[in-house]
Amino acid sequence: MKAAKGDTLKFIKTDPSHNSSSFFVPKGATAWKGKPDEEIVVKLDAEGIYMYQCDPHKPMAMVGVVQVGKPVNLDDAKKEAAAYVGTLAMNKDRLTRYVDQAK
Ligand SMILES: [Cu+2]
Repeated sequence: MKAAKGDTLKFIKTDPSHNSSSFFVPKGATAWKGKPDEEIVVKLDAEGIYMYQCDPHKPMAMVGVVQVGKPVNLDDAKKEAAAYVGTLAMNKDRLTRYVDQAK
């Protein structure tokens, strides 16, 4: 998903028992950690790649990637994604596939 610097991202509940928790954000950006079933609004305050997960479903790679402006931290994001893959039980290629779409 792409967004512009200063945009807000709203996580809404469509299904119970999920949350959104960032695990990688650009330098100067604010990290977030929603509680299960909590609707949160996140301000994308720095340019670069953001990655987030649903904590209870991390092993199945319930993750998302947002590119804000230019992917200025792409090298670091690729490293983080590669390390993350080792923690997954299934859908192991999902995160790297998402990050590879950044340009
Ligand atoms: Cu979940």
